[in-house]
Amino acid sequence: MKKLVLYGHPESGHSYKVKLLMDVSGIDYEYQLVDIDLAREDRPEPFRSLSLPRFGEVPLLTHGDDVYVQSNAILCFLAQHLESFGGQDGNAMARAMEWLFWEHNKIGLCLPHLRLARNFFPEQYPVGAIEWLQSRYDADVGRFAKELSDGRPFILGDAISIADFSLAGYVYWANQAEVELPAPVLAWAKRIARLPGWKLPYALLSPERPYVSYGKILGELDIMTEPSLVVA
Ligand SMILES: N[C@@H](CCC(=O)N[C@@H](CS)C(=O)NCC(=O)O)C(=O)O
Repeated sequence: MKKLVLYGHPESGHSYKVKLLMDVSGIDYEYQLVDIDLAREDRPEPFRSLSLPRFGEVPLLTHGDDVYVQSNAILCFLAQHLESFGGQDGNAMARAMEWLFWEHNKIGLCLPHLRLARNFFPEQYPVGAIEWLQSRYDADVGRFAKELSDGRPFILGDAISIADFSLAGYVYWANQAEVELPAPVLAWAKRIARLPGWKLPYALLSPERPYVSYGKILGELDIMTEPSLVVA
């Protein structure tokens, strides 16, 4: 049987969505934390050689000699490999992929950037960028909440799919992005947090030692108890 190895980093919601699916599924794999503060050329092997020709980023997944990059593409591979989370039938996979493409262009753009701009690197964002990202977030999270407002447990219905894992990438850092989660999205995030194998991103992505963040807001969402998700 070919071995699965996932490379990721604790500040990476793109890594989180992939590792979360793998942990919830219970699949056997090895995890390697890559120090992305190192220049790409200085990162340890085999990650350096595997990643440099293919965008240079985490997450990266190997399955034997096969290499997979881009978080949502990795989710598609895993769903088909596991024949689960949407990968068990063509129609479910097509519907899940609609959400993966939506996520990457919409909430997967504004939410990570609001987090970077407000919590880590404000100096890198030009005047007006945060307001623009916030307006994008308001529209995108509104669309997401509307989808869930009929009370369905997960995006595609009763069962969790890769669409949910993709959308969950940065949601538990809403406090660091200083954004609110509408009630249906919060309820959905809590539902995911009750799944066996779920952990907050830093614990999930740094399993061997507690990870210490360097942002302005160090903590993550207190998902089960936090009544208000706005952090000033
Ligand atoms: N579109 C990519 C984005 C991946 C990405 O932005 N990775 C970041 C961490 S979240 C990274 O590797 N940064 C370090 C680098 O670019 O060298 C995906 O979906 O996987």
